[in-house]
Amino acid sequence: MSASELVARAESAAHAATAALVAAADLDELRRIERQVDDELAAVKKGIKDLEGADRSAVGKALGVAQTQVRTVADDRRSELERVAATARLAGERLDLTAQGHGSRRGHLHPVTQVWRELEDIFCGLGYEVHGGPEVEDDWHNFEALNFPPGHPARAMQDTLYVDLGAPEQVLLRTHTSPMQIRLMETQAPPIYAIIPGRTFRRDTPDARHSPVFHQIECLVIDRGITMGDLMGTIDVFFRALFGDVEARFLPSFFPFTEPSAELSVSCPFCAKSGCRTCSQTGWIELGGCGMVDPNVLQACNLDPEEWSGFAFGFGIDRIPLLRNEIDSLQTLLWDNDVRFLRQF
Ligand code: 2U9
Repeated sequence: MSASELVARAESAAHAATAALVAAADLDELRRIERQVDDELAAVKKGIKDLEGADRSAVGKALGVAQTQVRTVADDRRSELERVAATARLAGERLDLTAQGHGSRRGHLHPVTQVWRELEDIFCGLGYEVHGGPEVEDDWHNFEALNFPPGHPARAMQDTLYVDLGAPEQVLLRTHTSPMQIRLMETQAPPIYAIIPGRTFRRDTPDARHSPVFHQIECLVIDRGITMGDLMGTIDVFFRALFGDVEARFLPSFFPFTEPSAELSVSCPFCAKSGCRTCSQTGWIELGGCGMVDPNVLQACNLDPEEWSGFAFGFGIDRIPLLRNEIDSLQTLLWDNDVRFLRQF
């Protein structure tokens, strides 16, 4: 072969090998291509023996350039293929030692407990004390001291759960948390700023709207110079803390332990008084009652109505999670204890 033919053969071999090396799919194919191009360049090298002088130098140089180019491309591709092979091996050998938990579910506070605690936070923020009180009460604290006259319907067996203890109809399950307010006035000198959340009991058959056990919160303020304005202002602050931008409505009512008394409603937080399913199209939701503590009640606790005055209010806690979450049935909320339902809150 002539020098120019040998140069062309070396350049062509390097060019073809470069394209094949770059496209090599794995190390075996790369090695096969390297052997192939080495054989081709070895043939060129063998041809140099028959050349002299400048021809010999020219073919030698072209052979050197071709070998360097092929070596560089082969080495680069080898590094890339070795990296890919190492990554694939590591992936295949990977052992996931992370502790695959079973997703233990976190517990949930019952919706009533959540509202109960929220109410306590609101009033503690206003400087009130929180008191509990006994659930088994006596007639004096649950009725007599609260100005309930003998024979009042609330004292009837059909409404009150009496305990077979002591004299007949003298020991009962408290029908409201008011008895604890009597106990506070008997044992704590005014001023008193207290809330009493707790369980209360009525003779009721459980259904979607009724429950023999329900939760109430009552508030009692006894101080000098307390007015109906203080009561209405406190209710307004409290309702806004609980429901946001709402209004409180006071309608004349009667309770044996307050005078004047008012029925307490909050503007519907869902429809802003335009009427909806939650507020039965009225725009208002009745929550409970309030009033100025009756002087007879103050006197029953040896407090001088000429010196002391106060207000009180009471309402059911259970209705609040029902309202907030548009739950139709008290039964579902209180009695079913269905974790699939309760875990949503
Ligand atoms: C004392 C003086 C005053 C507490 C009050 C209400 C009005 C009231 C019920 C509403 C719905 C309870 O959950 S409910 O069934 N309560 O309407 N409670 S004023 O007044 C008192 C309490 C104790 C010594």
